[in-house]
Amino acid sequence: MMQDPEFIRGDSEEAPGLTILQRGPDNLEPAFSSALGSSLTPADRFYVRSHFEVPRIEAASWRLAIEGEVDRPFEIGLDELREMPSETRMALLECSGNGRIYLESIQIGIRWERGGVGNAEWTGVPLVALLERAGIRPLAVEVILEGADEGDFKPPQHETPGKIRYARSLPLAKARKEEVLLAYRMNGEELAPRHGYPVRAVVPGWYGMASVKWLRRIIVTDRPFHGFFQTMEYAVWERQHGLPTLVPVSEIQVKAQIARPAPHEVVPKGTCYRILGAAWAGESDVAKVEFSDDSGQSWATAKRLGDPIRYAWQFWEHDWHVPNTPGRRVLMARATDSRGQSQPMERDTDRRDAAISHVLPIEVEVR
Ligand SMILES: Nc1nc2c(c(=O)[nH]1)N[C@H]1C(S)=C(S)[C@@H](COP(=O)(O)O)O[C@H]1N2
Ligand SMILES: [Mo]
Repeated sequence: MMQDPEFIRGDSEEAPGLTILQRGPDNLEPAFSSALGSSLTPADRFYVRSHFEVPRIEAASWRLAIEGEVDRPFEIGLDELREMPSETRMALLECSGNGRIYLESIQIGIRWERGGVGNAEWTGVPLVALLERAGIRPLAVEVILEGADEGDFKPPQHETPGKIRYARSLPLAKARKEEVLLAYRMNGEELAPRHGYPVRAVVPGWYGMASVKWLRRIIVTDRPFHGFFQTMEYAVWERQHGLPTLVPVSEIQVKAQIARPAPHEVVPKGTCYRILGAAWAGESDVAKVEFSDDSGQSWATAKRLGDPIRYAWQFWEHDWHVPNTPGRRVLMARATDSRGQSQPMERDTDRRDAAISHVLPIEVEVR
């Protein structure tokens, strides 16, 4: 019988179908094998990544401040924000730690399998509309997004200055892009508290850490932000002139994941089995998905389904001629984006425990 990873790892009563990776703050993961029921991930099946407890926010008293290097700082309430011209667009969120459980050395952090990713339709006001209303000053270089959640954050070996709020910055160039939304709806419904109610940022094409939930303040700055979640967490080594230097995690790397079969599923020998999966490509487009049933020695091109939508995932399928010989098989999927960038076979340790996009093996049993 097929083993159900959710059953093994335990369901949450308040969040059926989601596995509890951490409690208080709650970090929850769906099984990726159940992700492809529909192209939009329902909010109650969408992974949850929170560093602090969900802040209690009253819609009536909620205010968002826009300040810093702007000519006309202002505050806006929920009703006024909802009256502004809005946009609805699909975008995938992937936690930069998605797949962390597969790393050889896991230091700290939530141990995601492959469910730290979801695709939703977001409705909100483009961030650029608020920036323009405030009037960006010429010296501005970045936009800091601050959440209302706060806490004492002391992972091992880290000292923090007491209570901190969750905050991340975007370079002005990305902050100004039309796709970056201050979203108040997810799949047509009001945001759930754990997904950022009443308003969150959605930064399509970037790893999830940029999409700040429970927004309370937008600060335009004349220098790069070096906050905790920008430097200590969610930063990777990049080599510049041969010197490794820490840079904030940003764009999602191209990736394909297999949803069907699930890991350790038993597959009948000699049959034709429909492999199903999803692929995504950050700020680029998926150009190719390949499938391998021999640990990556040979590859066959999979069929991408439907029209690609920028920033969303795309489903793909492949008719697998299951071998007649029983035994364990290692299945792999590999995506290439329209810039020619393919998923690496090996983990790049410069990426520390973030941006995990190398090819991940799925072991099944042919019987
Ligand atoms: N205010 C706030 N925003 C946040 C976070 C957080 O802890 N606090 N976590 C970030 C991370 S790391 C991810 S992956 C996404 C997850 O969004 P979700 O919980 O709605 O799936 O939210 C981001 N925004
Ligand atoms: Mo994340």
